Amino acid sequence: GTRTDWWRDAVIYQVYPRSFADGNGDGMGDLEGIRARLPHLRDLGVDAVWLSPFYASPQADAGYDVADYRAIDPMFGTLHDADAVIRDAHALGLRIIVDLVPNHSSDRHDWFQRALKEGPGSPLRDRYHFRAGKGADGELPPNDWESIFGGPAWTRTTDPDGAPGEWYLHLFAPEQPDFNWEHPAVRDEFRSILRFWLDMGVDGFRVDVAHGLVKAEGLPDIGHHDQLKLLGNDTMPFFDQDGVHEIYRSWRHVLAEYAENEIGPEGPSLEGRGRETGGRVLVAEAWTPTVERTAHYVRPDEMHQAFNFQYLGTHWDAAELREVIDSSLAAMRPVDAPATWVLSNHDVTRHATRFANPPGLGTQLRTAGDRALGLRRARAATLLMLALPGSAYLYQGEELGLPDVTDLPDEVRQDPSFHRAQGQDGFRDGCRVPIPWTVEGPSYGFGTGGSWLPQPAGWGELSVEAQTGDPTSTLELYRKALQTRRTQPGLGAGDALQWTEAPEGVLAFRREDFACTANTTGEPVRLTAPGRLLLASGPVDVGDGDVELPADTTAWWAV
Ligand code: TEU
Repeated sequence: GTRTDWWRDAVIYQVYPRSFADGNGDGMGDLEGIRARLPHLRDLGVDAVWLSPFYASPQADAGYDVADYRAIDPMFGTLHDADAVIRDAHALGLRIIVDLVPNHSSDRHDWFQRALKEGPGSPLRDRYHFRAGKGADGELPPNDWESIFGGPAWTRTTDPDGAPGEWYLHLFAPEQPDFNWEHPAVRDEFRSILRFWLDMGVDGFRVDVAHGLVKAEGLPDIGHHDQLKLLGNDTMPFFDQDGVHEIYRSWRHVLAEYAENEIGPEGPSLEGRGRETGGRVLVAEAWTPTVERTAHYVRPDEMHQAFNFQYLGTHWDAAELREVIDSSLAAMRPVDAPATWVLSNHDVTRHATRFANPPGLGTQLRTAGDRALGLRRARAATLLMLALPGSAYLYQGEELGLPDVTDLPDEVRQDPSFHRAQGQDGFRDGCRVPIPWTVEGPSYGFGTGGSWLPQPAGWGELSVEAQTGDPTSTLELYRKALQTRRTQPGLGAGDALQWTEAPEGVLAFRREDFACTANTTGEPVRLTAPGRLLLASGPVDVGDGDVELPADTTAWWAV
């Protein structure tokens, strides 16, 4: 089809650097490993790669605690390695989006360290949220906000003279103090950081906790004890405040200063592309309660895209899916932004596991049958997602059909939310286990020096090597789907689809000369074939115009 702004129908692949590929054999993935595996992403057929943080960081939250926004953590490599990844990716026709973490820094960030050392009253403290405590001796936190990882959102400091001092705000771990975005120095600093990475040649930014930067004036108490359930509700004083939008408008101006990068061996075709922004993009990670609230982040003068977490939260159920698809498309149409579709990321239980045993994001896989069911639904959900108008996000390993690793021993887990919020759902180590590349060999090809989280026995059977060339494999299904998406104009394009009549539990829609049918039920259904079968997530027998679509199976058709 005609591709104007590349991002409108892009398929973007999330690399979680510590778990993707280990180039130097220290058990931790790195930039050298990513660079060596870029051909896998080109062969897969994605348009762009989003890299989770690789900046200098003490790794209290796996790199989402940044100590220096302009440096690479030695664990991942050097700025030279980052430059090499960006250049090689561009030469292969892949765009690079980096993660920006503006809500908080690491407590080891120079600004925070200096603010601590200078003590109360120092203007350096105004760049964060330092406050005196309540109670006779300031022994109580300044307000009742809770950290998303559990416990109070405040930690008390010690004054330079050793006495108990002020408290500072952290919506996440204590090692992640929140910036005060009312301070002009914070605003200037982040515009400068954007320019630093744009000058390095990146094609865009995924903006971490985009809904959290601005806090309600006076940091008011919430006054009830059910905060976690209300995350993202627009009445929360720390999320989705109107003031955040002004920040993203100023960022959009920064992006507009930059021209489009040369992508692919032939260089880009500039005609009709990226007129307004030079082709570089901002993607909001904004957890809001409704798609309408999410749409506020993607106005023509703000971000280009926002993750669709409503879709991620949907069960494998036709009525629920249709409702979310319709409301997502409807919410994005007036702001002229593409809808996005996300099934997995580094914060949630992988969908091959979620769909096995609903409801809930953190359920355990009980039997091999559960696992097969989860994989069948995951494959069907992928073809459904890749048929929808808009942009799709893939999380590393889902192209291999990886399940969540649900039986990691407590002592190897590194997710701060596990250690701080025991008993809650959705621990995040199980989706972060290093990728299997080969059937045998040390760490199944991840690297020569072990892997920072243990890989389960038999992981190699799910490897890229094991699945390549097997026409029934999940990897080959993804490759064919992405190849088909590039050549079939009805796939991904536009902002609307036309539902067609279908039996209960089946989703059927059409766009241009393409049709998609998804059977979400546990029983086969008979249908009239809407056209010529292009691709299916499981075995489909096409008879004389009639077709039996197996349980939990999606099919694509040329009409
Ligand atoms: O996540 C923001 C966020 O709100 C999620 O943390 C979510 O609520 C949580 O993962 C559920 O357990 C982003 C990053 O994606 C995440 O990895 C970071 O931990 C977090 O920000 C802090 O930077």
